[in-house]
Amino acid sequence: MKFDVVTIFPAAVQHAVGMGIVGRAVERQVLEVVVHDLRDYTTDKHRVVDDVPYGGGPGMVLKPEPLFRAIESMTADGADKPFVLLTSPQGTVLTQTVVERLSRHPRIAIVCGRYEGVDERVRSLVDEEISIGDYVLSGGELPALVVIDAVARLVPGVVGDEQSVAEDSFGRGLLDFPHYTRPAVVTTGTAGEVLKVPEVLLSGNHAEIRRWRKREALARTLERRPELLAHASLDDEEKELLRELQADIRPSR
Ligand code: 4FV
Repeated sequence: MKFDVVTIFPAAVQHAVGMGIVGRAVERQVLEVVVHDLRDYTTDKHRVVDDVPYGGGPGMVLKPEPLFRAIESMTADGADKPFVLLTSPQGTVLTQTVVERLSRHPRIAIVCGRYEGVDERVRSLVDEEISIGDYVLSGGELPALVVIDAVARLVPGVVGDEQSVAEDSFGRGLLDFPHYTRPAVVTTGTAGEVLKVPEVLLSGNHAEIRRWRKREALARTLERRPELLAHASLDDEEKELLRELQADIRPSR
């Protein structure tokens, strides 16, 4: 899979995609990430990428021509056209389902807005806008990195253990179960509270551990995000566990 990113902060994006799972996948050439400096697509000596908004008002707007040149340069060598994303608050809100759909594209280009946004005419080259949430950021780079990280995890060979991707939160529409690691007992500094690991996880009884994790994921989802349950793909054991959990919370008539 190949990502192209168009930004006025190429160094920041290059640094971020060099880290962790994505960074290792790029090293192993399982993923390719090309970062385009928007200023390289200007023609004036001051490499200007923004201008004042027509109709007045505060702030600046990213000019159309440098963005057109940047996007068109991606197919100049006859390469196959990328699926062009613009990260913006006006976009499709990113969910694991959207991530799965995006991961089916062999090449994705992400245009990162800045200032008040991009000239509206750039949207003629954009296949889809993606929002990472209903809040306003100062730039589209962080959303672009969120998209790259989430999509990259679904690319075969990026995450070492495919199992963990399959078991990821939202992979099946549920929140994740609690995770514990050594030591089995810790004492918190302040209150000196002794915190243990649930016995079942130390039991070695993998059927019981699987069942406990299922119940914990369901209980957490029921408590924190009950609306997710409507779309979650539950197996029979989970359906039975959910009935039990709901019975526990339903006031007995
Ligand atoms: C954003 C979001 C976001 C808006 C103006 C960049 C900023 C500035 N992008 N999800 N929320 N973008 O706030 O994707 O250009």
